[in-house]
Amino acid sequence: MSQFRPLAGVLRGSGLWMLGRTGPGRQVFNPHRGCSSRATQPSPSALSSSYVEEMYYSWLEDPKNVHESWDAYFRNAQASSPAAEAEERRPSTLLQGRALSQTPAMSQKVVEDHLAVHNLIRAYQIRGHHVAQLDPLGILTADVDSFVPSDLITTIDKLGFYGLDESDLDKTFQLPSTTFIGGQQTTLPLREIIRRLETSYCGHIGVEFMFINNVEQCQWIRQKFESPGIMKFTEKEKRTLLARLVRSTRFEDFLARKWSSEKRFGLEGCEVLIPALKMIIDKSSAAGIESVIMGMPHRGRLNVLANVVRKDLDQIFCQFDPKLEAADEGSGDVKYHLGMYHERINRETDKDITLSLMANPSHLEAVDPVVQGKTKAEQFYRGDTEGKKVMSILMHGDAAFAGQGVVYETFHLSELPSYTTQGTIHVVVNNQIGFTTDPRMARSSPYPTDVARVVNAPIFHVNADDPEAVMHVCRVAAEWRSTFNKDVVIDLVCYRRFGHNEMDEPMFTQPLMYKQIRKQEHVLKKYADKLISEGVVTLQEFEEEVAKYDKICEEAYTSSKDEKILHIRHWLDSPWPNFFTIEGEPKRMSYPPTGLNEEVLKHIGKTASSVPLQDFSIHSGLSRILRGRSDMISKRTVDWALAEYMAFGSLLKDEIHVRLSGQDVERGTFSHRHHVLHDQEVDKRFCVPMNHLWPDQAPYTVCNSSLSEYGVLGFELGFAMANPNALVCWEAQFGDFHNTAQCIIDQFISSGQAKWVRNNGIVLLLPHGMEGMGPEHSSARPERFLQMSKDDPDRYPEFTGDFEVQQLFDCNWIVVNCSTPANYFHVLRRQILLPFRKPLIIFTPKSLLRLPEARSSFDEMTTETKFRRIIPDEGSASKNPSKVKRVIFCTGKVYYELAKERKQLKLEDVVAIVRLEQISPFPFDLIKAEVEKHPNAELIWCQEEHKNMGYYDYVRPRFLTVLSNKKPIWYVGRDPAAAPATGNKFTHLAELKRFMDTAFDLSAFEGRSF
Ligand SMILES: Cc1ncc(C[n+]2csc(CCOP(=O)(O)OP(=O)(O)O)c2C)c(N)n1
Ligand SMILES: [Mg+2]
Repeated sequence: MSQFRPLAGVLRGSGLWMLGRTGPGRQVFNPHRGCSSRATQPSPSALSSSYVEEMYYSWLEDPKNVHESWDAYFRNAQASSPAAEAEERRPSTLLQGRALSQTPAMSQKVVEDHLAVHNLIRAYQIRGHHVAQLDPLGILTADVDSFVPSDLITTIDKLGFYGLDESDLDKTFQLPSTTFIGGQQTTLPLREIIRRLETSYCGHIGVEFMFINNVEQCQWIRQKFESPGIMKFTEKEKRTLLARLVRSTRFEDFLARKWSSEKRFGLEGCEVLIPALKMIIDKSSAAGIESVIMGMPHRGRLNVLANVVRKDLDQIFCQFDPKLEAADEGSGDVKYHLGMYHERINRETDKDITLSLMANPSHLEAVDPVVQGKTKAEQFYRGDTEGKKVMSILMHGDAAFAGQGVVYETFHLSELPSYTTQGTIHVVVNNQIGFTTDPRMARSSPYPTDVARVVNAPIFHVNADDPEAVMHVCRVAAEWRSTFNKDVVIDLVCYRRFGHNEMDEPMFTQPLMYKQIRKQEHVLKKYADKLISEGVVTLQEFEEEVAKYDKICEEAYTSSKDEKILHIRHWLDSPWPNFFTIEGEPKRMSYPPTGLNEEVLKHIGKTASSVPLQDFSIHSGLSRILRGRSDMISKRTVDWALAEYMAFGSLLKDEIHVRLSGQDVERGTFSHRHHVLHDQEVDKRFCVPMNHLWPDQAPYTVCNSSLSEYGVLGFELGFAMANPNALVCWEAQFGDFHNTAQCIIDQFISSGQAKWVRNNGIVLLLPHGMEGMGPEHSSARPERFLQMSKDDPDRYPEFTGDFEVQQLFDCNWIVVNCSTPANYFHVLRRQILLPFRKPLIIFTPKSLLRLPEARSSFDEMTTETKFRRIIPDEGSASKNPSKVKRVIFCTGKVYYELAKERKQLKLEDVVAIVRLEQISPFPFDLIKAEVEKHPNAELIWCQEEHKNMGYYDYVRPRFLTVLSNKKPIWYVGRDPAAAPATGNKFTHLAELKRFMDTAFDLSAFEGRSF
């Protein structure tokens, strides 16, 4: 496969296309035909009328004002109509009417030429980027399509496309209002028009923006790239740029020298990324930004940490020391994954700025929504509703940006009211390769950046070997973000000087590209030569700058040798001031009871069953639901929806922000929640009663999300990172769907603390239950969460102090399946009352939402009550436990089926049912007590899920540990299966009956060995 494509650059080099430029091999045109500068050009939308009008009025003033052909035209028109009428009539009418037929050929040509020039200008604005010289290597076009648009003047004969020819080049044309190439001038000769368009659109910057359906925004961009001289830099700016390039380049060189056999995913070939980010930050700081949250992949990460975030160099260098022992719990995730947070003064603006680089897994682009969520949260807690103080920057690789679906999901959050971060600046390190794969094998879109077009984000492609061009687009991108609060993409077209990592041989797969790369002069050298030749710096000054930075590196290297211990905690991207002790420990190892004063319960219940706004008409069905709630409150009971209301509302009272996000969460998938009331008479009038509980309460955010799991869960995880004093919940529509967000669950939620020493208290609400609905919509896959729980199945934990809290502190996440609304209420409150944060996975019910038996009394929620990790049998079996023959342990909804069956069979004295509410960490202590309480009973684990799913594989070894392997725990439930549930209702019920029969067949396990 050839990597060479016919390029605009190549065409240019052949000398076929030049228009009025001089240089070797370039053809210079001499104008043969003069053209009056008096001709004018109308606006695009109304060319024929306004143009002729303008001409006409000019002509009325003085016939010499216009070209002689127009003079002839208007004389003709006047001669053929009554004088008075000619005075009054508008010229456009003349053109359209009788006069039109009399237009002389020459006049017609002038109109057509103007139209042509106008079209030509537009063609450059739309398609100029296709021929821009974006590739520093000059061998590939940065876009996969190698086509050269037929309407760009890349060769002389292209003028014919517009009905123009060489002789028109020195004619002067009126510039339309949709271009700024004229600066103060309103007319320009065609030759100059083309030259300026070439400069704006076909140089080292390719601006892709004309798809944006907003005229104001398009005009803004045109102005930023077309205005003559706009890309100029002062000498000071050039020197700063050079100094930043020195740092970026010499940092990589230093690492390469000191650790030649270490992977570092160097930035060589895109060193300009560092000055680019710094320019974005400088400009944003000048515009008022105080906090920048960044996400990035492996490439150049160390350089960004060192030279943008300004992590101490010795801290970076000591990461390369394999002997260094970790001082804290972090699993020492490799250096190009750890995050960082740093407050500093921006030297250019002299203003404080906080920079954080989020820790991320290897999974490319997974961090994107997380960064957005954290940014949104910081904006929210600062009251920065317009994103004037906090912003995000996301960096991407070209292959990942095009290939990873989460990029698209994240873009789709960018303009949603509850998810927008008011514009993200995306920077793509487009080295035209992904590991070993060429772009043409890696994507079907012309550019890696096309995904951004869905949100009308402008895309600035730029040749990374032209540092000033890069600085210009960065400047414009920052201004765009602060002007329009919308996303923007910078596509840094560069190359990768070495292999994917430093150990990799790229010549195996990209031989021609790498032959060229070997010849490629370093950008630092090219730019330094340029500035030296311009007289901006001297060679000596440049060399001193290099030596100065090399010395800084050497000194840091020396002091890094003094580091004896690696503190992962020093790499925290989201510190929570005052939440932990200075040493980063919880302030206490206990939590207060989660119950509430009954008055508070009643107050919340009252709001939950009313409409707090006047003259607000709600749906009659909803009125019924609210009446039902009111009824429950008067009877001192709650269902699931009310329990959730009580939990959220009470946290709001304590100034804990609550955020609930997910698909259709406002009403609730099962139409049980109704947290947003809609006026039936007034469009878009709605009310969130939860925000009307107390005057000084925290705000409640409930938001229906886009139909995304990966993106939205990532976003909420990021949101939860910003502030420990917030309850952030993500609800899956059905638990099944969480698996499209598996990467966030595996890489961040389950293992985030272990890798990056940061707590996160996100809550996942996953509707789960076998209700005959078929293989989909049934299982939230508890087995997966439990498999990733880290509590040791074979070791009985010996905790001192509060067993429950110690165990929670020790785990990686909490997995619960509550069987009562009260317990759901408590576990939500416990999440915030704990002195640390752990992710909480809750399998939530479907049919139980409305099951009359599944209601809780206020008595289970009032002061001194708390979350119950297990709910022991409280019926007649509990009166005389030694008589109990069988204890059935279960979790969730199946409890109600078991209890009903037991009642029907009148086995309440001899069969106890114990509910495991907190499955993980496993309540060893309480299970032990239950086992000891029923010495004569055989033990059963009963679940409605198939045997290879659900909880069995998790609970079995733990039960056996409690039992010291001396007694069995028998399995009762569905047989192993591939699909989570049958799609056949009859089979579903038959399966249920079968395992219910076994559960209460007291001789079922007689004589069996274990
Ligand atoms: C989701 C995911 N899939 C695969 C990989 C393995 N991988 C690591 S880097 C890489 C190539 C990335 O190419 P690109 O995005 O262009 O970045 P570059 O390395 O060129 O800077 C791949 C496939 C990964 N890290 N994450
Ligand atoms: Mg790449």
